[in-house]
Amino acid sequence: MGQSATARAHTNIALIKYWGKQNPELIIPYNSSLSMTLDHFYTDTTVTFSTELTADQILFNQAPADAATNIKMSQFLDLIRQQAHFDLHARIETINHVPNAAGLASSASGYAALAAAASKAAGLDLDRRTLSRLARRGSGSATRSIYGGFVEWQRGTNDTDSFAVPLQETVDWDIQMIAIVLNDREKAVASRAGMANVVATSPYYPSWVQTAESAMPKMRAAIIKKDINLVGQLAEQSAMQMHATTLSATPPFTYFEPETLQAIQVVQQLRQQGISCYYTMDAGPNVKVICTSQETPQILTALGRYFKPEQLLVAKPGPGITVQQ
Ligand code: 2P0
Repeated sequence: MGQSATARAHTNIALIKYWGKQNPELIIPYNSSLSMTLDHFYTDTTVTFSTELTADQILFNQAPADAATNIKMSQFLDLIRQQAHFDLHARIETINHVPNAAGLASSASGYAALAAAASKAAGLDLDRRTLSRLARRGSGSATRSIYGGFVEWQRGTNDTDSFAVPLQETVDWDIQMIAIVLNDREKAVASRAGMANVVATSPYYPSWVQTAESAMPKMRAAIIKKDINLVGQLAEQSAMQMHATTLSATPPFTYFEPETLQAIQVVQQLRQQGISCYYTMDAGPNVKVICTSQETPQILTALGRYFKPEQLLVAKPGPGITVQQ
């Protein structure tokens, strides 16, 4: 008989981006970050530890995971096995309701769900802060997916003080995101390699850290004021400042594709017409539009001139992690 648990974690999009690690092994970032958890994109993961297994078995949407993912997830399970003082292998079944590796951060919901399901199945009863620290060891952005609404990842300096805290779990004002899925191909430069290259080679990296840190209190205040324009402006700035570091790296690289600029231009034109909408982008070509639900129909109409309806996904603030045994 196995010990089993299932968790659901929602992905998040950073409004102030995490970009660069001071400790790559423990995933301690150079700067704090702030995100909004989304209702539309999530991962369901079931973990079963069993004496009958001779190796970890990992299934993504019912297909076996590739070798690299297998190793990474097994190493993550080792952290839990160490804490639980046992050496059973596990079967991990993950259903991803997030387009994989397309800059919609499937690793955020993925490692948050895995941390919660595996720790519960192992008999560890972790509080949310400890869960956030554990999820961080799998993927930086997963640190924030433990909580719903607006979430802050306080960078800290070591394993014990680098974790996320909820800033506004219940969002009672009108803010949402339209994710424009330009393509869901695997990206050419994985975020992990991209940020490592930037930290090592971009002369602008120290400025990135400084500006990201100084944007944190401004974004916090904008959220408390429920000021969509200020939130949007600050998010747009943070995203473009992050992307500027990729162009200044050696070798230079970019996540932009031609359709990325097309989407950005639509947002800029709508703004000139008086509509409150702003763009953000992660380590991929997809653009997310920050806006109100009131103005979403007009924005969807304008985007519809260039993109198909199935490329436009509307998401509202979403909930924190849930676990069942
Ligand atoms: C973020 N990104 O704050 C930033 C902005 C992408 C751009 O976190 O190496 O998959 O596993 O810690 O979390 C995506 O990077 O990277 C990410 P690792 P992760 O959301």
